[in-house]
Amino acid sequence: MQNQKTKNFTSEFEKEVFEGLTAYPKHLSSKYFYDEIGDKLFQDIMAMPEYYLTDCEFNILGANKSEISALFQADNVPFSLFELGAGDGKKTKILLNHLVENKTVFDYRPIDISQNALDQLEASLKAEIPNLEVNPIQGTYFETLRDINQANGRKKIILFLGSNIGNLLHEQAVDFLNNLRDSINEGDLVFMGFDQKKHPQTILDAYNDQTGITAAFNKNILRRINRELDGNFDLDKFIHWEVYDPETGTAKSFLVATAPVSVTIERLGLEIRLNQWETIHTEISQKYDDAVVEWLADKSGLSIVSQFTDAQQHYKNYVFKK
Ligand code: AVI
Repeated sequence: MQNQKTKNFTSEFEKEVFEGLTAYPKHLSSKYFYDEIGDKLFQDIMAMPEYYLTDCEFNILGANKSEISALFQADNVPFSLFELGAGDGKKTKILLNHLVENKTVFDYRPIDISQNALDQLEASLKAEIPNLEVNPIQGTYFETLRDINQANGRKKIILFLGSNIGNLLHEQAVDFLNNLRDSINEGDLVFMGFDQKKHPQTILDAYNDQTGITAAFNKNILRRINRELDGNFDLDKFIHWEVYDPETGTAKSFLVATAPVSVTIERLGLEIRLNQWETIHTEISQKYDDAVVEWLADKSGLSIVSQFTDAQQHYKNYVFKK
């Protein structure tokens, strides 16, 4: 077995898995949940009654579509509507339909790492909103933020829905928002979803459903390591465990070994052992309040223009400018 210094990793995935599984305590990044199976499981999560986030944001967009659209076109100039991590666009279609019905001059630029997701989205938009101009962009957030900056001279509106920012530690979120600020100009807007602090049980239920979909989603990272890196994790020896700290607003997902486990990952030349009850930390899902969002905006040179929420204030969409 080689040590880390002599290793030649052929992908970021290999490198991060090696580093995460040789660290103490062990960790893996939730960005690796999303292969084909993970995408499907996340779709199932979004359809679960316990996962209130999707319905909340859907309702917020539906109830405020006129006001939101008015904000986007306040100065009456044509704009490009970028969406980071567009997915299936289900929620965005509420705004897109409204904008098109009102003859707004804009184009929609969905950005996603998955070309497959973009192709499907483009096809469904063609069928459902034929008058919409769609210009998909394939790539990671960081690559595309750079390109957004150099996009045509049009005004830019950037959507980042689903509280995806919550999967970043605060420090990473500030980096991300700083990048976002650098990619926009005065007059441009950022429209972003932030799941809010609420009854801790509501949050725990959303991330620990009885049907086990979230558990399968969490374990999918081990399945992916088995498949892509020739690993032999025994998934049955792990349980999904969720904790929520109401003080910090951080929900954390773990995989906990219920028995001693030995794992070989051939592609990494790695053998590891986990003791019974040893953990692998896999995800954070940060919950926010106004003070924290204001702090994040302040640290990244953005200011809050407006915010929209649901009746229970479970979820908020904030609009930022430079
Ligand atoms: C994508 N992201 C915002 C989801 C979340 O709520 O953290 C991922 C997720 N993890 C478990 N359930 C959903």
